Amino acid sequence: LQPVRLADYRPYPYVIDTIALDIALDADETIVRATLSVRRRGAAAEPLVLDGKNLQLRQLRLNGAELPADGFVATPDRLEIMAPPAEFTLETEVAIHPARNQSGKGLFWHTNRLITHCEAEGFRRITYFPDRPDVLATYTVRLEADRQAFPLLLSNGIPMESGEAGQRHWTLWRDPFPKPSYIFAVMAGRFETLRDHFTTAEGQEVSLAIHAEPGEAARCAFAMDSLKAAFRWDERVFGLSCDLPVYNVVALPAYAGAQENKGLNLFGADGIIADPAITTDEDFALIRRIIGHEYFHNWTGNRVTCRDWFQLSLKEGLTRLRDQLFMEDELEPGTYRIEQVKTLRRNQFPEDDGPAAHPVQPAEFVEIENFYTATIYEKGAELLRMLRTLVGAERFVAAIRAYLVRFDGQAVTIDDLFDTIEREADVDLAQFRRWLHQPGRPTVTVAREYDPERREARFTFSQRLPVNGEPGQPLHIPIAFALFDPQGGHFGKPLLIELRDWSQTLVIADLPRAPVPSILRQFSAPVSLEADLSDEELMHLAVADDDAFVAWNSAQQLFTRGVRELALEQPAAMDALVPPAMVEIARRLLADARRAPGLTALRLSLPDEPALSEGLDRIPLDSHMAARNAIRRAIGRALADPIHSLYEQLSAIDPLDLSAPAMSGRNLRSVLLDFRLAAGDEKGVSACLAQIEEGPSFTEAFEALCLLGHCDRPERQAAFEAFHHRYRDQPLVVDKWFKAYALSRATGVIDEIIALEGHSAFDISNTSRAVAYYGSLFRQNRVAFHDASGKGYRFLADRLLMMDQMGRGHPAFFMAQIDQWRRHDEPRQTLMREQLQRIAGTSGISRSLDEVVNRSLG
Ligand code: DPP
Ligand code: ZN
Repeated sequence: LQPVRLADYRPYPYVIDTIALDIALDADETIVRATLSVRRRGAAAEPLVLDGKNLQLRQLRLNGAELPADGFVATPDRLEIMAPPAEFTLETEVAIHPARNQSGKGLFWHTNRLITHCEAEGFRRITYFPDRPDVLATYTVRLEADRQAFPLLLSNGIPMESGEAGQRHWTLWRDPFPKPSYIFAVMAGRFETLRDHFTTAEGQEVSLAIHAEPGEAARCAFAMDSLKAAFRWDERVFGLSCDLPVYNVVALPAYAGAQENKGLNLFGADGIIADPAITTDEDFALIRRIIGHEYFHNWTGNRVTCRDWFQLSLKEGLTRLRDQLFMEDELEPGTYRIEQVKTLRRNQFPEDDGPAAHPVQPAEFVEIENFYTATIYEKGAELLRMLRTLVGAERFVAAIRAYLVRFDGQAVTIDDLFDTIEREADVDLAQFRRWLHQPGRPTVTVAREYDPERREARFTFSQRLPVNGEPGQPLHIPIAFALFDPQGGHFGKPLLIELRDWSQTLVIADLPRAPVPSILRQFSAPVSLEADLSDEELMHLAVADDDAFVAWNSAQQLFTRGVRELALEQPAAMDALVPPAMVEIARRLLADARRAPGLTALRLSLPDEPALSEGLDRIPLDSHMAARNAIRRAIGRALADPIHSLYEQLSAIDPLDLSAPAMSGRNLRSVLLDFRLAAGDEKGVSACLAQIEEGPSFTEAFEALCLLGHCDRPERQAAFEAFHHRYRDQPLVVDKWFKAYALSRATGVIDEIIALEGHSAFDISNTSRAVAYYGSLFRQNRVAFHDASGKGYRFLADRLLMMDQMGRGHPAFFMAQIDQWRRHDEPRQTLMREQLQRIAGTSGISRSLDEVVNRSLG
C-alpha cells in the first residue's frame, strides 16, 4: 500500500478563482456542468490535473473551444489538460448516478432526498476538480430539480434567485467566501423548516433555518436554541460572529454524522431532534455540543482551513477544544472536564497504546478517512488546552484571533498556528512542538519526601515516554499542582509546574506537616500519572479536593487499585476479600452526595476497561470484570440503606428540568440504581422495572433499561420487548434500543446480540442504526464482544467484509477493541488474530480496510 507523505507536499500549480456549477438534479442521472476560471501559478507548463471518481465526461471546452484529442486525457477518475494557457476557462459536463452511489460520499440518494458528503475526498465524485483543501475557490451553484420531489434546493452561502420552468424549478446560490471543495454541499428534498433569526454583535441579521423530516420541526427548538447559544458564546469568548446572512442546518433521518459545510451544516437526526419524551440528558448535551462544534468550524476550519490532510488536527483539535470550552460554560465546568478525560482515556489512550498509534500530526497515511481519530480530535484538543494553560486564557484567545486575521481565506499548517501563538503570547514552543510529532503518551511519576526537622517537602517529577520502543525526547508538560493540609485546607497557592526535563525536583518550605499533593489539577496534561499516594490520602482528596478532576481521579485510582488487587484472587473468593477501602470511600462520598451530585455520580462510578488496564501490557479481562462486579456488590450490600434513601430523595426531580443540577441528580440516581442491582436486592429490581416504565424522565427509563440489560434476570427479555413496543414509532429511540441491547454484559448474551440483526427494525442501510448497533458491540461492549467462543470477533470480521463490499465501510471506527488483541489472554489473542488474518487474506478488499487490518496485524 502506497502511503501519502507529508514530506511530498507540493503546492497546486494552478489557482482556481471561481467555480460555477450548474446541477440538474435527478436520482438516476444528475448532470453537472462546471465552469472553472484557472490561472497558472508558476512558470512551468505543468499539465492541469483534476481529480474525479466514477465520472462520465460528456463535454469539455477550454476558452469555449473543444480540445484536440491529444490535448487532454480523461478517465472516470482523472482529467488532465496538457499545456494549457496561463489563464483560461475550463468547462466540463459530467453525468453521475446518485441512486447507484452506495458509498455515502459525493452526491447520493438518501431517504428520498439528494444529499452530499464531500469531506475529505467526496467532491471528486461530483465534478472534475483539484479535490484538495489548499485549492480555495468562490462557488456559484445553480440547482435545478423536479418541483414535487425536491421542493427545497439548498447549497452553501446565500440564495440569490430562483424560478420555475414547467415541472422543474431552480435556485441560484452564491457563497461569497473562497472555500475548499470538502465543505461544498447540496441538499434537495422535502423538509419541514423551523425558522428563527439572530442579530450579531455588529448588528447584522442572520436568518436561521433548521430543515427536518416533515412533522419534526417543533422538535428542532432545542437545536435552534443551541445554535443561538453557540453564536453568542463565540462572540463573547472569541469575538467571532457569523459571517453569512443565512445559516441553514439540515437534520437527516437514518443518517450518522455531522458536516460543517459553509452555511449549510448537515446532521444525522440524532444530532438535532430533541424532545424530553424521547431524548436523554446525555443526548441533549451531545446535541448542544455538536451544533456548537459544526458552527465553530465556520472560523476554525472554514475561514482558515488546512493546507493538506496532515494538518487535520488544526481544524479538528482546535474546534474540539472550542466545543469543550463552550460546554464547560453551559454546564458544570468541573464535571464536564471529567467527561472529556473519560472520553480521552476510553478512546485515545488505547489508540496510543496499540497498532493505530500515530502523532497528532502524522507524517504519512494510506487513507485519510482512517485518520479521523481520537488522537486527531481529543489529543489535538488537549495539546491546545495545554498551550492555553501555559500562556493563560486571555493571551490564548488573542493568539487565536491573530491567527484568524492573519490567515483569513488561506489554507495553512499547524506550524502556522504555533508560530502565531509563539509570537502573540511571547512563548518559546520549540520543545512543546514535540507533542505534535511523537506518538504515545508520557507517564509522569511523582516521588516525594518530607523532612519534619526542616519542615520541607521535596517532590521529584519524572517523565518517561516509550515511542516505538525508543525513549523519545522529553516533552514540555504543564502540571497544575497544589498541596493540602491533611488537617484541612490548602498549604499555599496552587502552582503550575513546567516539566521539561526527564526529571525535576521541587522543594517547598515552611510546611508544619507532610502535605497531601493534588497533582495534575484539571487534568492539565494528557499523561498517565503515577504517584504513590496512600489509600487514606486518596480518600482525603476524593472527598475534599476543590479540583473536580483530582477529586474524581483520586476515587478512580483507589477503585482501580482495589480492582487490580482483587483480580489476583480466585473469583469464588472475591466477595469475601473486597478491600475495606472500597466500601469506606463509597460511604464517605455518599455522605457528601447532596453537595455535588454530578461530581458524586462520577466519583462513585467504578472505572471500567480500558481505564482499569491503563499502563498494563496485559488486559486480564475476566478477572478485572469479576473483581469490579464483586466491588459493586460489596458496596451495594454494605451501604444498602444510604443508597436507597438517597435514591428515593432524588426521585423528586422535575423531569422537564434540563439544568445542570437536575441532570446531575438523575445521573446520580442511575449510579445508585446500579449498586442496588449489583447487590441483587429484589426491591432494586422492582425499582429498575418501575423506572423503565415510569421514569419519571426518559433519561431514567432508558438508563434503567441499560442497567437491567446487564443483569442475568428473567425480566430482562420482557422489559426489552415492552420498551421496543412502546417506542417502535420513534426511530431515534429504536436506535437507542439497539444500543442498549448491544451493550449488554449479561452472561452468554453474544448469541442474542448477534440474532438482533434479524430483527424487523434492523436495516444496515440505516447508518445511524447500524452505528448504534455494531458500534456499541464492537467498540464498547467489553464483555459480549470478547465472549470466549470468539463469536464476537467473527461477527466483526463478517461485517467489516460485508460493509466493505457494499463500498461503505468506515473500518477504522470499528477497530477500537480488536486493535488491542495483543494485550488479551489466550485463546482470545489467537481468535482475534485469526479473524484479522481472514480479512487480510480476502481478495479485493478496499485500501481502507487493508490499511487498518494490516496495521493491526503489524
Ligand atoms: N464534520 C466532522 C467534524 O466536524 C468532520 N469534519 O468533526
Ligand atoms: Zn470537526
